Amino acid sequence: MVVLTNPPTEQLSLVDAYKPIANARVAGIVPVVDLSSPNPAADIVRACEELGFFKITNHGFPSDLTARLETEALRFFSAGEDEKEKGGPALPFGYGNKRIGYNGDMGWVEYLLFEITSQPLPPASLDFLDEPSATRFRVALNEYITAVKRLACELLELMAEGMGIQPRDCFSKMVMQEESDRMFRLNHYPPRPQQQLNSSLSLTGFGEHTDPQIISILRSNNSSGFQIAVRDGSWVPVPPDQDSFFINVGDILQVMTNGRFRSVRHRVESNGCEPRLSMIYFGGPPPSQVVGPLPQLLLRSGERSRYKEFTWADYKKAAYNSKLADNRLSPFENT
Ligand code: GA4
Repeated sequence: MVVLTNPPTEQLSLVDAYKPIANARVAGIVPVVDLSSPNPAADIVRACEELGFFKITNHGFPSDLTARLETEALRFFSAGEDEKEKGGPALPFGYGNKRIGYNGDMGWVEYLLFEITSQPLPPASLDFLDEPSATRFRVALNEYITAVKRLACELLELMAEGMGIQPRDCFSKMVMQEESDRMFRLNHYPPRPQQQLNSSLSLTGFGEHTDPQIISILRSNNSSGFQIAVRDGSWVPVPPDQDSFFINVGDILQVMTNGRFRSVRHRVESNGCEPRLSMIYFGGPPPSQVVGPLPQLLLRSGERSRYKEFTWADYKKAAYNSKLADNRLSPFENT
């Protein structure tokens, strides 16, 4: 285990990150889908409709890949701030610390954000690392990303199957094309500075938001802090489980299902004691992809489209002009 020697210590800009949180409801509502069960597709669809969020077990993902990437990521984040800053700012990709996006959002988090291309990742943000660390990190990243892309495809195909819509790849093909817009994020939530350890205020690690893409696949170490908003707007803590993956429905999947699936609002509230490390894959469509409810769904249900048509490039541009907590779908809703 790597010891975290250099947690961020910047003070003033953190004021925004301290906010009281609403009481979160008792956990235990997160649907668990066993991928080795006879009909996981039906369970997945139910979870996407009810919460837009579920956890998968028996997923067959090689645990050594996750462990290796976690080790390399922790080694990276334990480097000195000056070193890490050489890989920043994350506008849009690279190393970022506390600043999230372009519009003033702050969190008690440092991160690496990578674009997933069809070539193996050679992220410049890792250039400062000595060999063989840099190579080990790159290899672990690429292997993890190859495997998580496959998992995303499998889950999206199960969603189509569970909804009874054809073709089976109607969702998965959006994220499996060479031009598909996919990202990978490593978030490190460092422990709170010593002088604030007895503060009663909670710490916003990553403020509430929905993910703009189709699907997000999250894996975290055994630390608490992740919360989801349920239908009545209350926040529910998600108990950590380092052996499972957590799946989020993103905005574009909500649109493609004409609102049947729910893009889940989520956030990370850090208790400031245990360091948290998460790895998240985001699967989005190619920039020129026109997005709207699947015609076969509308035809079958006779529903009218709840959304205007737009391209992923339009949506992404609007997303990057928004604040984290904004409802990014409302300008695209049909009234
Ligand atoms: C949320 C989901 C992903 O982490 C992300 C984030 C992106 C960023 O951190 O640069 C955004 C955020 C996310 C949504 C609105 C905009 C863009 C920060 C922000 C304020 C990488 C993404 O795709 O959208």
